[in-house]
Amino acid sequence: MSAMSSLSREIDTICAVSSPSGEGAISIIRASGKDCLNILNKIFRPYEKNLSKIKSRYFYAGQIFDFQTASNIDEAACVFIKGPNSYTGEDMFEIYPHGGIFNTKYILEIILKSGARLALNGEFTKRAYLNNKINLLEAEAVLEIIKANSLKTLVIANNELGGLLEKKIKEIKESYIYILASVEALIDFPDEVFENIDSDLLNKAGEAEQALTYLIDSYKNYELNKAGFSVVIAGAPNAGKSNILNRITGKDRAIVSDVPGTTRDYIEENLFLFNKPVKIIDTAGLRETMELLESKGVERSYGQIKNSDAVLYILDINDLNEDKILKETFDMFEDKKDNLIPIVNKTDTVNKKDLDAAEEKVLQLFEFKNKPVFISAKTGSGFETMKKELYDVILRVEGGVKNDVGITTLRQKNLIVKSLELLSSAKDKFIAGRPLEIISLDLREGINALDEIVGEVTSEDVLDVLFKEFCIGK
Ligand SMILES: Nc1nc2c(ncn2[C@@H]2O[C@H](COP(=O)(O)OP(=O)(O)OP(=O)(O)O)[C@@H](O)[C@H]2O)c(=O)[nH]1
Ligand SMILES: [Mg+2]
Repeated sequence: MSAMSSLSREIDTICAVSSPSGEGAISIIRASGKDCLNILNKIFRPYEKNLSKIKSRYFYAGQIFDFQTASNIDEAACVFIKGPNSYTGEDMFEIYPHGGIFNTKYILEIILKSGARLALNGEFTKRAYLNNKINLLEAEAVLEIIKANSLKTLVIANNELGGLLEKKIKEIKESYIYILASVEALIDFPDEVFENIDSDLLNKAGEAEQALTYLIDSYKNYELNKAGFSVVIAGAPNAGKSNILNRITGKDRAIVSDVPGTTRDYIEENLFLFNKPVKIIDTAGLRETMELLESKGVERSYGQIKNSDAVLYILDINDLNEDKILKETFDMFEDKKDNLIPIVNKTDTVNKKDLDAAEEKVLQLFEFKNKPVFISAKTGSGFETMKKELYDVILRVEGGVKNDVGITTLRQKNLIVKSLELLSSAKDKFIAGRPLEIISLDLREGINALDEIVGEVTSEDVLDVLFKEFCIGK
């Protein structure tokens, strides 16, 4: 059953301001529905002379006419898009007035008085879905793109919108159908001898299981990346990590003290690093400890390093000896090595000669990919260099982003998990020689779950939950 036939189709004309609220260069007011052209003719006066009628997909400049006061109130541009070749599938228009708060609201009111009603959250996209312009995956992708805060999540969401995720799911469905067809052949023709049918069937099931597992794993990664680029401040106790967090965020956020082991739990702060949103995390100093709370903290520090995109590893300039913990951390997180920046702190405590000696010493400690940066959290010296180095690492990590396909919502994940469980159960039953009819039922249900992901079968509830998350005007 298609989405459209199962749900009632709304036909009134909706409108909303689609640009963020506040003053800007230009605002966008959008409308969709059967009255669009009428409304536009009523409120918009194009400059173009001898224009017999507004054509679809042409960009017009003109005046917004207020029929209440019989006066022009703003100069604006507009586009009319005839359905069904529009975002929603219906007739639409967009008006681009000056980006003021009052004029934008006022134009919206004129449109409302001309017969449109205010759109609900996500209603444009919902209509696009109901009119079969996009499927549920694509609707979810639109939201993910708007919310994306890193290149990784943006690429995955855009690939979802571009149909690559749907293609992957369709491939899994094909394997499923192959298995189902084989099982049904065995049911329908019990006396027939099909060569290799068992092994073919199990091979296909194995392939599909792998593909489903890949998608489940992709969700874990997506969730992690959604949190934004994360930078962990790690190192030995008392190295000055909390002091560095405070200075880099400009807040007195973490307790700084000369007692080693001050920070127990990790502390997260968000900041903009040259306009990039970054999550920075101060952690408990790494050392072996018998103290229960502190050891829990240290465990968490390792967890944070594991999930991080970059590590600022802090060393105390007065304590640059062979750092056992640094070595262990280095070995433990092979894959993070290139994104670790050694930071030598407390340069204010040494003279020029000792500083030169320290520079030599730190290079002997390890073969760091990134150059050590010398700073003082007390004076702020070296912080600009440290930020620049970190920014370079971020750009490098982003440059290495793969053109990935994966799932992006919990709804999708739950359905993939369901589908995998049904497939594995069907496979186990087949191996155990259980009745083929039962196996066929499992397989059908597993296929249904895949269809539900794309939205071929959907309930109103699912739609309500999804579109509520959208802003008005999307
Ligand atoms: N002179 C000087 N002292 C510093 C500097 N950075 C930190 N300190 C001092 O070093 C001590 C430890 O600083 P913290 O920021 O608490 O160190 P930490 O690495 O967070 O320590 P733990 O939380 O125990 O792991 C404090 O007494 C700070 O005042 C610095 O750049 N120069
Ligand atoms: Mg601390």
